Amino acid sequence: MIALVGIGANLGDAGANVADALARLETQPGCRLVASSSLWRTAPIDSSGDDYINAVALVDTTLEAHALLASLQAIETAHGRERPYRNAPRTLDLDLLLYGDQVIDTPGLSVPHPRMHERAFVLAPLLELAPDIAIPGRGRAADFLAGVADQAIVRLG
Ligand code: PH2
Ligand code: MG
Ligand code: MG
Repeated sequence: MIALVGIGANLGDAGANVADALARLETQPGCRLVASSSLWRTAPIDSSGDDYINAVALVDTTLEAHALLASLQAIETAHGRERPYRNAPRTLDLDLLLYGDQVIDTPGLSVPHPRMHERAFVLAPLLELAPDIAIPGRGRAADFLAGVADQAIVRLG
């Protein structure tokens, strides 16, 4: 299954944390990193603290969606991720954005990620990897870019 994973960090050495997350996705059992976007510097949205570093990874996985989520959370935990309050600054956040074209709605996991179409820090790196991709139930990801044009993001390469 092809999965798209959103990666973000704005505590510690955010760029290094995101780069390490990409490296760990490569070695995670049942996962193969197929492609990764550029790193992007992005202003916090509904969050606080320093600017974020964001990226999106395209992963080929044999894991079922909930198992993949657990694997992403293990990478967060390895980076000392704490959750003092909702959308607190974080060392590392990995979100399962898309899992093939499946729609999943369980207490611990909603796919597609419910806010991905409202966030430039997800859409811009996602569209680098998959310009024609559709968000199940919503439509083409590219069609949402105009709606997030006011969100400050810069591609770092
Ligand atoms: N993640 C959030 C909330 N706000 N803002 C930016 N710029 N980047 C993020 O990764 C991010 C955010 C919740 O996970
Ligand atoms: Mg998130
Ligand atoms: Mg998260």
